[in-house]
This record gives sequence, structure tokens and C-alpha cells, in this order.
Amino acid sequence: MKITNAKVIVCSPGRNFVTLKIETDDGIYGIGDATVNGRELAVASYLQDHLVPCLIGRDASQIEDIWQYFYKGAYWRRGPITMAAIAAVDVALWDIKAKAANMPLYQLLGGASRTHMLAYTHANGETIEETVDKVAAFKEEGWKAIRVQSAVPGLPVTYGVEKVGSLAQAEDKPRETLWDTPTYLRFLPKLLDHLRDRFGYDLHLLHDVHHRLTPQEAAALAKEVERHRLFWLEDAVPAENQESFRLIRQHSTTPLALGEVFNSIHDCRQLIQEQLIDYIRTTPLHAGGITHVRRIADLAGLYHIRTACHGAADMSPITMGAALHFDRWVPNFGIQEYAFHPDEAKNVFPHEWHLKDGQLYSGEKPGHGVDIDEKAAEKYPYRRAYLDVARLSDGTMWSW
Ligand code: CS2
Ligand code: MG
Repeated sequence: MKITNAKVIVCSPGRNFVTLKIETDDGIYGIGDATVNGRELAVASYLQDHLVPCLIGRDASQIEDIWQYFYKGAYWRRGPITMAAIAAVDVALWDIKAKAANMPLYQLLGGASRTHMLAYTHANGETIEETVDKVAAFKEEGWKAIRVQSAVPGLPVTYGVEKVGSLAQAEDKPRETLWDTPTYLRFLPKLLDHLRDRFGYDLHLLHDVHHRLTPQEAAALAKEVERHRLFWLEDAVPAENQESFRLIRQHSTTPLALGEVFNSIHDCRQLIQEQLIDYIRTTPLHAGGITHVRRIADLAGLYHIRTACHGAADMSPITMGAALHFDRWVPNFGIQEYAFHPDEAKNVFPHEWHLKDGQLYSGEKPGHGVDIDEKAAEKYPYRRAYLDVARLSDGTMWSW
């Protein structure tokens, strides 16, 4: 089965997405997501100008060899742009192979380990009361796990407190937001107290610190919130220095999740081997595709660490589809994030996967079950957009 064409489709149905479509001489095509929020055109060019010319004429069935060719052949290995581009190729080729075999992708990976996947979504509010009301509404809808973020008093804007799925991004240059760790550290336990008082402990609560603390601050917070029995505390500390998580681990049993920004197994090998985390958040988009996240999941499984693919709205429905087929197979599955795509995106990317009572279902269609309506995509041209940045009150740049 020869690759005859590969095209990069950039569109913005509610937010920017980059899609790779690979066509073969058998008439079967596959699609992969290559979206890196805020740096979309870098990946589009990496694909269009560098990888696509090397794809034409290759045997589409050689998924592993093509992965190794683009990883080792780049010389300049790893990084979010490179690994998202390789991921798009990889997911598209897995889609093709599963379609050619006339089976849903999870069957090709090794078959179903479960019928459905526990999901979590985002409840947020400008006040604690608003956040509590949002949690109550999601609980009513059948969600068993909910991420909670609330505006930190005194901060004009707080991460995670935006309309779910919104572009929430400036177009001329990044929006500058203010951060204040002491205020946040005093506030979060209060939010969680309110939530546990209202809902008790039979609802999984998750919280995303979003890379904002030092190891000592994270250790103190994780220790203080132990009584709330969180499902996890996510991205407590920027994790370039993987061993810094030893300090958090020494002081608390609060489960830790990390890895949505990781793009290779090397970003998390020490964290996994030293059992410094409980959930690994790598996805078939940012971490090199199905081929690579399988390797990460297998390593994690040796250390009792479970998967928890990142599922924010800034990754296309293609990644949700690929992740759910991976989730259906992977033995050490933990949970799947789902933060609703804008309606326009659902129209551009028709998909088989679906949500019911807080559980996600992969669908049974051959491939990963997601397609792209290229005509619909044309209606939403790319528009430059940036993620926010964060500064402290004295102007110091901080992690957003
Ligand atoms: C967040 C993401 O869903 C999450 O866990 O960390 O929404 C993250 O803020 C975005 O993916 C950044 O583009
Ligand atoms: Mg996160």
C-alpha cells in the first residue's frame, strides 16, 4: 500500500487545528492531529516542508520504520514541534492500517481491556459558589470525576476559569496575566473544603496547579490537601527537573499527575522509574503518536502508574479518537480528560467516539473513527492565537 499524497489542513473552527491527511494507492486514507496550541504553523511547516516529501512513495504499512526514520533521521531529535509532526504521521498511518484490516484501532493494538473509559471534565467558576454549582450540574449529568478550578481572589484572571472550549487566546500577542502563589496556596484548601462539605467523598475531584509551584510549595500544598483525598494534583511543578518531585513524594500521599507537555519517554523516564507520579498524561498528539505513547504506558505499567491522556479542547477530535482507542486497549488505564470542543469543531471533525454518563466510548468503526470535512474546514481559516503568559506582581515571568 503506497502513500500517494499527504496534505496539511490548517483550520480554526472555534480554535486552530492542524490536520495531516495521508492518501494511499488503495484509496484508503488516514488522518492525524498536529496541533500545538500557539505554535500551529511551526508544525504545519515541519510537516509540509520537511516530512511530506519523504512520505510520498513509502509503504504505508511500515508504521514503525517510518516513525524511526523521522525520529532518528531528523538528527535534531525530540521537542514539541518535531514530536507532534511525527505523531500526526503515526496516527494517520495507524488509522490507515486499521481501516485496511477493517477493524477499530483498539483491536489492532491488542483488543479491548474495557468496555468504556472513566472521563473527567472541567468545572470552574469566578467564585467558590459558582464552582460548586458547576460541579453539582456535572454530577447531575452523571460525571464521576470533575476537575475543579476557581478564580483566585485578587487575581484579575485565573488559569482554567474561562468558558470551556473557548479560544481564550489573544491574536496580536499573548495576554499577560498576574500570578500570586501565596494567595493561591491560601485559597485552594478553602475551595476543596467547600466541595467536600457539599459532595462528600464519592465524587472524584481533580485539580490542575498548572506548573505554578516550587517543589517545597507543592510538597506543602499536597500535604495540606491530603484530607480532601483528591483523585490527583496535576502539574504541581514544571518538571524539566524530574527529580524535584522526590520532595513532594516525601511529604504527601496526594496522587500526582504530570506529562501533558511531555513529548517523549525521556521527559518522564525518571519520574516513572522512581515512582514519583501516579498518572502519566502524555497523549498520541504531543508525545509522538500511538507508537510512542504505547512505549510510555508499558514503562509506566511496570511501576503501577496509570495513563491519563490529556484531553483539552486545544487538541482536535482526532486526538480524542486516537486516545480513546489507546485507552480501550491499554492495560494500565487511569482516566481520560474531555473538555468539550467548540460546536464548529465537531462539525469539521465528525467522529464515532461519544460520551454517556461520564464515561467515554471509543466507537467500533474501522480506524480511529474520526474524519475531517475539508469543505467545512475551509469556512474557518487560520488566525494567529496565543496562549496567555503569567507574571508576578513585580513583573517576573512565571509559568502559565
Ligand atoms: C490543561 C490544558 O486540560 C488541562 O489539563 O492543562 O487545558 C492546557 O491549559 C492547554 O492544553 C494549553 O493549551
Ligand atoms: Mg493540565
